Amino acid sequence: MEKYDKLEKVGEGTYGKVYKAQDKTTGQLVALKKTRLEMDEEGIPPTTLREISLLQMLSQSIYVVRLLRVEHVEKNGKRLLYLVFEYLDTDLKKYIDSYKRAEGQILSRFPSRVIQSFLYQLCKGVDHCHSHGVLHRDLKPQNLLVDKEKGILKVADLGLGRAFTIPLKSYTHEIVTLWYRAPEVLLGSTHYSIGVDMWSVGCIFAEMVRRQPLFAGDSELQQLLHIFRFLGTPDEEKWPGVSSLRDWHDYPQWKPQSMANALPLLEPEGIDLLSKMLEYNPSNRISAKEAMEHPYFDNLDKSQF
Ligand code: PVB
Repeated sequence: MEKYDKLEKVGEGTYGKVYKAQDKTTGQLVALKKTRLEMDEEGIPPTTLREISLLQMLSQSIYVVRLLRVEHVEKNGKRLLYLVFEYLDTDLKKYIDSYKRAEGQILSRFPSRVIQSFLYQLCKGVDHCHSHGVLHRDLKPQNLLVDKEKGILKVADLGLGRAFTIPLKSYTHEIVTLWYRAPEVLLGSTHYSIGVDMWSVGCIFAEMVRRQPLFAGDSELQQLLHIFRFLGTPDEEKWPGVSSLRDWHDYPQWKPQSMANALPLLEPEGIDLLSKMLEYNPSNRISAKEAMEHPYFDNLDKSQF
């Protein structure tokens, strides 16, 4: 690790601390993600190796954050694994927040062209993962890294891609956000698929437009109730099989609200695409590949991607 100058701690992701660092010989900025390895095992655990090779494979797309190297170090009897990534200067959460703060001073909107471009890149990154058989399962603005200068958005934090269950707590025991979680997951479905990521993409799309989360629940039940209040309570007609899911109960009955009224800043094609991402029945939910062909993107210059 003498190859790098550690500059500062960027923060803590769901899976470990992230540092900004600089390669001493090339000057390249990198992000170091530190993972502690268990002592009772020789070498690197197969699950970790599997995760690394998946990351290496997926980071061939420019819409997935690039894993550059893996460094295995032993220090004071502790075994550490550093994943060395390309460095990006912010995440989508901070990027959205920067428009909020500017509002008080000068009227500054998240330009709809940027929203359109970011959503397209997000679909491209997610489609890349799905075409390699990997679900992200925890897409949220904090996991989307942004290169402000180039206007590029990349999917990060794929560590979860292979875990069996979606955690409620991170390694530091902070509460994992439920805001982007699909209703089938909240209702205890264990046979979920690419639809779980597309639901998150829909929530992120709406959040870019509103500059506020769409469904901000603080418990699994509250999260479901937020969704039901907005989209109407699902039933067997809208979503065959819903009442057989493990955690299904009799919920209050709500009628769907008008999405266009709730998102007055979004043009009709955007409303149509969002409603296809927030489709209850996971098997009818739009895929990332289909979304990229949606008329919402018709006036986007796709040759730049
Ligand atoms: N943030 C890989 N990686 C990164 N992971 C995170 C990065 C980053 N770059 C490569 N970059 C930044 C840099 C500055 C800021 C932010 Cl939010 C992100 C800033 O403060 O404006 N992860 C962070 C968490 C550790 C909080 C964001 O998800 C390791 C993928």
